[in-house]
Amino acid sequence: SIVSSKYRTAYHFQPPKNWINVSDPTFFFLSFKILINRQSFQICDYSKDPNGPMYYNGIYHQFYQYNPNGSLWGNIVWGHSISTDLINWIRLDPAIERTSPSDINGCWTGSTTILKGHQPAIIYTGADTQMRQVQNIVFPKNVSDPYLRDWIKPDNNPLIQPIGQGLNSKQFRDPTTGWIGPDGLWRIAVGAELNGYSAALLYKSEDFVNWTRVDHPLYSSNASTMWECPDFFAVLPGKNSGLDLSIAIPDGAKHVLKMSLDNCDKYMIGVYDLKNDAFVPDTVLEDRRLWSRIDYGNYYASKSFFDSKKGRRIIWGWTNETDSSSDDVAKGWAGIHAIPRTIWLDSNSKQLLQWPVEEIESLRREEVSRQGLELKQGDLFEIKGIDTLQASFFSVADPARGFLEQADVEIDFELTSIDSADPFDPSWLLDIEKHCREADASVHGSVGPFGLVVLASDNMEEHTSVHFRVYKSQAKYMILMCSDLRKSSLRTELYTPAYGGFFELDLEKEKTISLRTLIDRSAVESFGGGGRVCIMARVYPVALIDGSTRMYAFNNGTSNVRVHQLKAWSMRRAQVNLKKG
Ligand code: DQQ
Repeated sequence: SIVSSKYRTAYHFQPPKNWINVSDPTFFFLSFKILINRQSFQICDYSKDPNGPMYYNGIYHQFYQYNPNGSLWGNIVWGHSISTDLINWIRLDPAIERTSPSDINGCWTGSTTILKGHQPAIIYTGADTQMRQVQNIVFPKNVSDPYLRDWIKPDNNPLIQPIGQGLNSKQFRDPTTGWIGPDGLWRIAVGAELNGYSAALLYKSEDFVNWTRVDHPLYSSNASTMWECPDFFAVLPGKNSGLDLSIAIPDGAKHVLKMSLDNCDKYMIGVYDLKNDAFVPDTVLEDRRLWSRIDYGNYYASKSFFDSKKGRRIIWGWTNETDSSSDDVAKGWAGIHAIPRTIWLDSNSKQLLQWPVEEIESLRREEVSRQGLELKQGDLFEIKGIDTLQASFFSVADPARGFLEQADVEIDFELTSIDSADPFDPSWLLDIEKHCREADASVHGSVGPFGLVVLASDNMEEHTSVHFRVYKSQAKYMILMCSDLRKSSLRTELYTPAYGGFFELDLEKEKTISLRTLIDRSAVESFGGGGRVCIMARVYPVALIDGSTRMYAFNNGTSNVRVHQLKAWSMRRAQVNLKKG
């Protein structure tokens, strides 16, 4: 199989390649292995769930599930990186390692909470000597260390054990950030299987160390059997209106319960019923296929945190590799994080919106822009950049195309006619990917498909399409956004689905549909309708290896669309460094 370092993302977070530092005693052992297999020197990195993200004393901390010894899951510890801008990172030594009976088999996912007196604490799941899942706490060894390098385990871990009726000790993990309950005591929720069904179990504590289980879950559902990585937070409409959980919740705020299941991150919007100390969703959907998703693509185990620096809530999600595990070993790394996103409530309080944090724009370099482009059915408009700098580095055949492997594209489509929109069939909501497979970019609709083709090879044999289709449903319009990976690569043994998500738009008011796509080598991350639908995807085109990829705007619908504004920027590589000592 073709494996290349060209698939390594330039600005999506991942730990730097983990080279053994010379002081490591195993270095000499490994050096013999080098003679046999070069790969062994470059110890592979496997990173997974974002853990305990937080902003503390001017530094953003990103922890993550991390296997320092290989590029597959196992020996899991908490990797630790720090940043001042969420884009450029310094990798530190792991913050939590497998050193006690209550986490000897893995330091699994958890969250940070900033306690009274501005004291951070992490509660995380440990896989103990009997492979039970228990909840442990660690505190910084020295809060005046700006990097919070060292974390100390008190000897009374585990704080919470999977005992109690109906609990499954192997389905009891991923404690949330704490919040203050109606009685002034701390709360956390833990993902669990309770009597065979999924639950966010509720615990309360006065001192954040001694916990007792509340006699009912925060929320539970018979529609699924287990929730991983729960998250519970309050939201308001408006991008910079993030809410920390330890303050009184203002009027107009809603609560969100997010859970990971079915390889997706889903969420419900509702209220935190203070009287009953329980989450009550605004609508209960028996069929979990209809639950809203944070992201309709390759995105899992997300965690949000309140960023007190800019008063916003930020969500981090993990995106795995979709090549083969032997490729991952050959590549030497596996697992990235999606771009950190600001997350907030739509003005109609019916859905969440997300947008790449503004700091990502600091990586923008060459800009190309175009206004008022008319796209008739069958039109394909190539987006070319004049990127001499990048071209000189990579000496690509056509300098205009050098910048397309790392790009940020914003394009909005003005609809010329919406009356002819095809009728919407609600059954599509039960399997949106099936609909995206059937109604692909080559199938003419009345309004759409129109959108972008990215990472396309010269003859279009390889290409990834991100496009919209407009449907009419009684008095409203349903917009389908697809990210179709089926022709993304000539390579086989890849997972290449056609992802899809629907969002509602009032096209009577506003006849423009916007799309933003971040292209980062093997990552294509798209935001439709101003962040109403997000689709993160992984692609491994062969064309990426010889740096000859093209980008187009297209329309394959019967009615014309006008590209009101198109802007594309080449994106610089983010800094990722190792910090010694
Ligand atoms: N990954 C962790 C678990 C979590 C899962 C283990 C989600 O704590 O439930 O690495 O990807």
